[in-house]
Amino acid sequence: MKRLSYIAPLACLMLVVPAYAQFTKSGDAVEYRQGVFTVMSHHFGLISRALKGEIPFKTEEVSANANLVARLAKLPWGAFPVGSTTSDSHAKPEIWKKADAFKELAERLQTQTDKLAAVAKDGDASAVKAAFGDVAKTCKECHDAFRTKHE
Ligand code: ASC
Repeated sequence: MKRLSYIAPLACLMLVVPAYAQFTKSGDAVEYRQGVFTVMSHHFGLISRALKGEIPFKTEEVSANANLVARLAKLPWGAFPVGSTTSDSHAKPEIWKKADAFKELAERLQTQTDKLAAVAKDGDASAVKAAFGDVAKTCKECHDAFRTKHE
């Protein structure tokens, strides 16, 4: 009976350890984070197209896309275990050498995408454009410092 006392705390611990942080192979981490960035880029791109007038600017759709971007922006960071690269990966070793700078950008992206989602609700295109521009700047800053160029 005494042994059972371990079960409740253990069960609680399992609930708080995020599933996304569990990667045993670099390839799995790379696949996960690239998948997240791909989907994020798709929805961010739809906001861009709406702002440029390439597709209709519908508040409900822009807001849904901004919410997805904000939710997705929280996910990749648990999928960068130290040194996790593969031949498919664009991750530079600086990610782990300058971990504080990388973390700062990851946090800034989350703050800015939350703001984008908040302003998108109101449907004010100029406010969306400004918040979108801030996010895009952070994407670029992080790519310039921490991501190898596409061929
Ligand atoms: C996008 C996308 C990125 C960013 C970046 C902004 O739509 O896929 O990686 O914006 O290009 O500078």
